[in-house]
Amino acid sequence: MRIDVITIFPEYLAPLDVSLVGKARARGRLDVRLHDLREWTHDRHHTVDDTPYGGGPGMVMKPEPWGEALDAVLASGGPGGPGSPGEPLIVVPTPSGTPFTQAIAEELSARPWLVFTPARYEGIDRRVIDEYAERHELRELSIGDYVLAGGEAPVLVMVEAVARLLPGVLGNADSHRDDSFAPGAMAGLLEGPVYTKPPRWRGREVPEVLVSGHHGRIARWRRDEALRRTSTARPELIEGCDPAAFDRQDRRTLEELGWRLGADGRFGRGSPNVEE
Ligand code: 6GU
Repeated sequence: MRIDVITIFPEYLAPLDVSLVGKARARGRLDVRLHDLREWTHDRHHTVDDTPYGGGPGMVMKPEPWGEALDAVLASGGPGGPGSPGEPLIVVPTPSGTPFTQAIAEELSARPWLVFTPARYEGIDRRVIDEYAERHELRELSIGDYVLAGGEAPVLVMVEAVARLLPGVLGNADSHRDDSFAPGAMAGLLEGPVYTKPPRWRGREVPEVLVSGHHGRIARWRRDEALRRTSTARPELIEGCDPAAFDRQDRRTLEELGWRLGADGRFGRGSPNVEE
């Protein structure tokens, strides 16, 4: 996979040299190229921003440097065909974007080429987004409901989430199976607690079932813990689940946790302040 990042702070992306992403790059699984947006400015001050039309606070990133930068980076993929990195997907990080999820991370990990355009200030002149969305696939993505000073930290987040899904980056092919939010058997539940040696630490024992060697009981216990944790931390994930994903013991555990199958065919907990 090839990843290009166009930014006014290439040094902010230094963490891409270390750990999992760094190893994926060293192993040749990931070709990351950082570009300084200011290289595509032509004035003495390397200006990338200007005041917003219509007034208001803050500054807006000018369209010309972004246009030249994107043209150059996209052209560096060659004319397409054999030896080209394939069709680019342009990813525009913005708090106004679609929420970035594990499902989107999986989609991105299947693409040959991602081009990220993290912005500072109040964002990029809208015409840039409209222009490149017409010529290429483009997604505006947010990493959560809070506002950051720029898109560079979101790029680090998204690249790490994508890189760990690439074949041969994590140790074994099963590593993603039990991830929180993974589709399949865990049906989008959160992962439960994990333990390692020693068996007793500061008077605290590891749950007995985990040292029982009984694989069936261990799988069941883990699933119940996943249901418990999800019920507490993210009840909306239980509400959103297709009940067909729950087996009989899941249903028993959910009922113990106060969940009831509703008329809409979903699990719900009703309002505790309303008389039944
Ligand atoms: Cl992608 N950018 C910025 N600036 N803030 C954010 C974000 C992105 N996602 C959440 N907050």
